[in-house]
Amino acid sequence: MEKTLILIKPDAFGKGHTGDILKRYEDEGFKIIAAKVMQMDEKIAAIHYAEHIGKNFYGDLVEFMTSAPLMALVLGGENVIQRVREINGATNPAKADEGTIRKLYAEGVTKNAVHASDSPASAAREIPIFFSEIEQFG
Ligand code: IDP
Ligand code: MG
Repeated sequence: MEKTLILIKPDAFGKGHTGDILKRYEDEGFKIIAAKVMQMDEKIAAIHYAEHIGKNFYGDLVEFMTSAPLMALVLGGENVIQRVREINGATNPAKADEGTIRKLYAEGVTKNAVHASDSPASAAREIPIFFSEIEQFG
């Protein structure tokens, strides 16, 4: 089964949108294979967001992602990587399609509610940052 790494970011998690977001994914038929509430530290952020180190938004991104708890998830299902990217919407909520999670819940381009792996290679790299094999069921 294809798997993807989801983060319900501190903005959406803190505002109580987790249940609504999970319902969107479950309504698409995707399975929750792993889930936990955790708080990122700078070290985890640097590993997860390694591709963005040095970019002008990196400092704000890490400050936000480490600021409060979030929910990390592994979702599984057919074509889950691409489908969840579509359900989440564009990185910048101003450009996100109507009805997408980011259009509904994101505050801006940094505080944009959700993360999802962008490719099979990203999912394979990102999932083990947050979950061991024995924490995944599916
Ligand atoms: P993605 O989350 O849609 O895959 P990426 O380009 O991988 O987007 O960027 C990772 C995260 O960094 C974004 O979700 C957003 O929180 C933040 N980010 C990306 N681009 C910008 C920007 O131009 N300004 C501020 N924050 C940004
Ligand atoms: Mg990305």
